[in-house]
Amino acid sequence: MGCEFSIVNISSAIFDCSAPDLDSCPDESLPEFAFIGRSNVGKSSLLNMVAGEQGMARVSSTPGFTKLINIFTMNRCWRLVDLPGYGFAQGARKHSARFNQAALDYLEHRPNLCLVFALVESGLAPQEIDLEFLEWLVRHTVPFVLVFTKTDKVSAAVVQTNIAAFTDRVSAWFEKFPAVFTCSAESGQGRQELLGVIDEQMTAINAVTNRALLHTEDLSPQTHVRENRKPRPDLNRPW
Ligand SMILES: Nc1nc2c(ncn2[C@@H]2O[C@H](COP(=O)(O)OP(=O)(O)OP(=O)(O)O)[C@@H](O)[C@H]2O)c(=O)[nH]1
Ligand SMILES: [Mg+2]
Repeated sequence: MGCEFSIVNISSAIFDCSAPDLDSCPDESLPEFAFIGRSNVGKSSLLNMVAGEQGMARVSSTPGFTKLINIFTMNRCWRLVDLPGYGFAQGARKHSARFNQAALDYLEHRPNLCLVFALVESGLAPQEIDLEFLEWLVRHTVPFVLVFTKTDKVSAAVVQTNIAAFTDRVSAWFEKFPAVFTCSAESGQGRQELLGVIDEQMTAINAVTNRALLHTEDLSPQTHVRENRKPRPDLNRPW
């Protein structure tokens, strides 16, 4: 699987499908980068910002708006995935902390999931639901980076205070702390950095693929796993 296009210059962004569950997701031929976080944290907005396509993923001020796994193909060689958020369930206050099962299934079992952008709102002190979800990601060895969103809404000092408080609460869970980014879908802050992360991952994948083509060596999925996690036990990536 060779990617002929630059990652940073997105020349084509195509809506693939809205899948109600993991089984309905499209073929596993392309690496995927998924956005997850609390309802209303800004997942769909950030996906649009990264893709450079306003209105591609639907945005709403109503929490719990994205209910399906929405998949978009970039430059015909990698995908962005907008997942339903957590922490909101209409009409069920008691269960408002529940995670979306389709999103969990996708995160745990999608073989071509390359990296997750775990979103946290930068203007808020650490929320228990985010900590709980992050713990789930760590426990399931899902590869992720942390993205603090909506930085345009608060001062840089508040953002730094909240990131420090969040880091404090979770740092003991990691041997190597995941990369941290600050973003605003309003101002475009962080776009190049997130595209840089995708570029890095795609370059690693292409290097593995090219080496395998040259030397017909085994395409070990563990060759390019990120350092912040253990390899998934049953990973069977197609590239
Ligand atoms: N000021 C500001 N508002 C933002 C930003 N990102 C998103 N929003 C607003 O926050 C609200 C939620 O944005 P979405 O992108 O729909 O959030 P989501 O995480 O996809 O929400 P669900 O699909 O409901 O889980 C919308 O009103 C957006 O306009 C940002 O960077 N800055
Ligand atoms: Mg959404």
